[in-house]
Amino acid sequence: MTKDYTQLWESLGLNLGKHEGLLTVLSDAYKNIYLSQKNRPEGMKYFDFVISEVHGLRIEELYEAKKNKRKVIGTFCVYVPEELILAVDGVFVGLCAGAEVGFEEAEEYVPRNTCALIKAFMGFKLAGLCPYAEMTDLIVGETTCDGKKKAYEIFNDITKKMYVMEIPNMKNESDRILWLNEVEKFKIKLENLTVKKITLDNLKKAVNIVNEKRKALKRLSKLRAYDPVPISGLDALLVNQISFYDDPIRFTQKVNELCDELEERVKRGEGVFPKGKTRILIAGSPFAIPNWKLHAIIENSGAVVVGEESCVGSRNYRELTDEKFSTVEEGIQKIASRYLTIDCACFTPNSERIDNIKNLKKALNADGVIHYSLQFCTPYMMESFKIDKLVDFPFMRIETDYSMEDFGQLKTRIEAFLETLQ
Ligand code: BJ8
Repeated sequence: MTKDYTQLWESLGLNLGKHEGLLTVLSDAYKNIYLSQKNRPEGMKYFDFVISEVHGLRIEELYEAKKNKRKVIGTFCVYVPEELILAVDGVFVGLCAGAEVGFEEAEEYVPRNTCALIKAFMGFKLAGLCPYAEMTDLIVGETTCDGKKKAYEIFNDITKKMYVMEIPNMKNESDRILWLNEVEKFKIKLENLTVKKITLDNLKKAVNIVNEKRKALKRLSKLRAYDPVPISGLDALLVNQISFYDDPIRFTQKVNELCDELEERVKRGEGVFPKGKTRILIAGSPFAIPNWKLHAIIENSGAVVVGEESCVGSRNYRELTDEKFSTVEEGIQKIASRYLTIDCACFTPNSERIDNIKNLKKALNADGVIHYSLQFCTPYMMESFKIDKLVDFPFMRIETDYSMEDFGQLKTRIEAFLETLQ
């Protein structure tokens, strides 16, 4: 970190001792997993810096934003429309949910057999380890899986900051109307919170900012189709994870600079690994930061991850919002329909997801797909069986959590799968 942020963390009520321990573990893991990689693009230096300051400089930026009367809005799901938050000059942040932290505390409120992502966001808050949660003026949840729905009730008792958007379970006409109403209600909620009106002008700007961010992530994804691949799966994952924390305009610029460099690598036929590596697409549950386990195992087993069919991945950037609208109401409709293209396993039926996996595998020239479900995540676990039966390419199902206990066992299974692909 560039400086000592103890005072800032103290003012946020963080548990300083435990927080120090968390940062040490995070920094050691980052050194071992990330900084030990060879041939990393120069452009990753920016993202290394962001990680080193994830609880420092970025929190200070949020603090400054709040001093300037901007509101900080925390989220846990790609269904929450970032465009509306930016349109009221709010700051959008994904909250800490990717590490086995505060589970003991969390298990006093939710059952042991709850998915790691839910236990982590409860645990980070209860253990006083998430400066982002402390910075928020509002935390927006969504009625996706049952676990989240019920956990948000408890999270509201703890934080008193929750607002929950109702996400339909299906995508019929009546569901579209329900969702459009929810997006309109969210607009009003944000306008009341910030005492700012969403105008055509600020909505258009916000839609454009988020579209540009998604375009940059798409550009990065396309570059991973080359062989040799110009960037590791671990690095690309990190960029996707940071997309939920960083200032969106600065982030887009840095991703585009990275892509410029990767394009040069492609022209020179240079890669981060030698040509001909086994190429894997991962599909399934999200990878909240610092969940790097699966990518690390695959890339240390002689293969490369070329894509993530995930909310921290293609589900977040695949579709853009149509920028052609001439009233705020029309803009809200465009935003609502864009979000309803997200193929979360919480929907039924969700057959477009299978097509999206097939298309992505083809576009990225992947040799096989590893389906990753967080343990106790019923929607993704159930869907993985169905996909397994419907695809005609090498497919492997994995259920895991944030702990390192199954590291060896996973590595053995993945190595066996990779052998079948050679
Ligand atoms: S749109 S995937 S970000 S809900 S892993 S908490 S589903 S039991 S995170 Fe998700 Fe939005 Fe869907 Fe994406 Fe529940 Fe599963 Fe846990 Fe999950």
